[in-house]
Amino acid sequence: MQSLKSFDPDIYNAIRDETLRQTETLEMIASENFVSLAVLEALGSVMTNKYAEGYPRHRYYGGCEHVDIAEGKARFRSKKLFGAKYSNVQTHSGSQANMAAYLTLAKPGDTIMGMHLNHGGHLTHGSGVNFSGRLFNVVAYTISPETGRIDYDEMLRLAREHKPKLIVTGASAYPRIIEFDKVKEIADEVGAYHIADIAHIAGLVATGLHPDPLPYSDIVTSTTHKTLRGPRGGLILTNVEGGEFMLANMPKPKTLPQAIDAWVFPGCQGGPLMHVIAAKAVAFKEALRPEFKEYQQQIVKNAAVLAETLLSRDFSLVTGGTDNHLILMDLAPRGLTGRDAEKALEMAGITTNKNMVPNDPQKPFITSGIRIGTPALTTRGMKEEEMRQIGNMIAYILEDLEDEERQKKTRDDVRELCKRFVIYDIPEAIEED
Ligand code: DSN
Repeated sequence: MQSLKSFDPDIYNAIRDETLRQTETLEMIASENFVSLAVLEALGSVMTNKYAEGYPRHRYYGGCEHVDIAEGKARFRSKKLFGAKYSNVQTHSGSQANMAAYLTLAKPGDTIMGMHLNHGGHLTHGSGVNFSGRLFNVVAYTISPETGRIDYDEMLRLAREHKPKLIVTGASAYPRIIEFDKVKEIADEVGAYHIADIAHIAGLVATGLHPDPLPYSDIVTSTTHKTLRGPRGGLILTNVEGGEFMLANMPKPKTLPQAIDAWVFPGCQGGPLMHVIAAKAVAFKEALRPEFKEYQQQIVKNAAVLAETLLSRDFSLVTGGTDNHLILMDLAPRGLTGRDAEKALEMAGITTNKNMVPNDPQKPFITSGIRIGTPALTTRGMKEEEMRQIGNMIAYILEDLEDEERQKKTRDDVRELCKRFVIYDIPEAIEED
């Protein structure tokens, strides 16, 4: 990065320091991961220079022959990966994928149902501070206080009562399998569409380690950067080929795939980020290899061992464990807050995020929970043995949040552990600078 270093040392130094932070700490935020150098190279490529409004071979700009190849590959590979008939790879984020999906199937003012943000849902699933809560009339379903699991009976009752236009499934902090088939039954009974947002679990779905939502939903949305381990961005899939959707200024109805395309561009976005789409194509190619399934299997095994270790140290986990890549620790029984726990763990070199637990008495900036995930550490090559070690480190820190000596000692142990699991070879080059 010599040009950057000489032209803009501030940004060069920030990138160097962030690289070192990622390298020397344990990244346990469940929605983060480390992309490959191949993905990074595509992201940092000249495709960032290109305007390509429209879709492959139907663009509003000349000179699109090479970016068309990138987008064509990204669409083809994502369809193959998920067994989907249609894919749109242009959304800049999962939020924009959800916006385009909702507007395809519902009109502002319609009723939609999504999981409550404080129960593990996502901002775009109907939070009042988000476009979803502002444009639509939202009815939120929740988690059973007894089991910590989605209350499908409540979902059915609410759906019967409110007759939503669509039901959104998917979550940001839910450690268990989502029963998409059950939701489809509920949606069918009340005549609602079903959108499955698989942002967190996309890698597990792609490799058959989580039930597939495609047969049970009208639209599947996702991000590409969590368990899927691609660049930051969005993805929309469907297996519905027909339908009749009226769009503004269009005299004839469109099929569902055509309507989604139109809601992504020009409905919600302008020019696509072609460097990101190229990087998505690379990530999908990686995800189609057999090694990717082994990686996803290890993510799940690692989360299970981490959960066992924390349980053995008498910590309380929402639902008592995990089926997927994440764990939600409920710290209320220990009299701790998520905010204080996140801070103490960060001092020890373990990066997590505070998170609401179901029926949390604390405010969102305080919380009673900590969300931890295994995708990023699994990318580094860590396995069950390291998870036991890390689970015990987390317990050790949380058992006395005030003990700064513990944090310092653990910080040194973390640094030693990280040295054995290299992410990128870049830091050495940076240190030599
Ligand atoms: N903010 C993301 C997460 O951390 O789960 C979801 O988009």
